Amino acid sequence: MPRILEGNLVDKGGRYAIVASRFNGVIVEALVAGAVDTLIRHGAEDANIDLIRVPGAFEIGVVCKKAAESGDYDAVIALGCVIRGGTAHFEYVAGEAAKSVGAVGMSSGVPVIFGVLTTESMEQATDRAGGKMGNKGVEAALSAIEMVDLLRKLE
Ligand code: INI
Repeated sequence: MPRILEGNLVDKGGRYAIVASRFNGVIVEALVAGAVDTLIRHGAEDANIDLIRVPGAFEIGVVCKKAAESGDYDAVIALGCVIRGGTAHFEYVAGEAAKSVGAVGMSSGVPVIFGVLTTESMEQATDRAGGKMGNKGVEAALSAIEMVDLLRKLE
């Protein structure tokens, strides 16, 4: 039997930063509520969760970088919502958010969780922000808890 290393979904004093964009605020607030509720229900303390707001998904990366490099957090959770419009703007905003969040995780060694919805429509976003497809904020928080525990085991 191999030795299996995996993170549990029980928080043990982890410190979390949630970086959330204001754009498409109705959707993102549902993601934030899902993430905070999930962190708390899995054992995190209110005092160990900071909520940082940025204007849009394009700005998420630089703030995730600052948070991840601060030493104040065990995980950073990026939450946002980019909805495809008629122009190429979507590709730039969604692409930059994904690229920058991924890069920060790699360069800092701190798990930076990508909870940014990239959808074709508001309906698809609603479905994934507490609707019939669940809540991406909940999933993101679970990933954060799991990664914090896993990285501690790999130390
Ligand atoms: N920001 C989003 O978070 N979601 C979007 O759907 C969006 N659209 O469609 O334009 C969006 N644009 C703003 C962008 O993130 C920046 O805040 C802005 O370009 C200033 O840098």
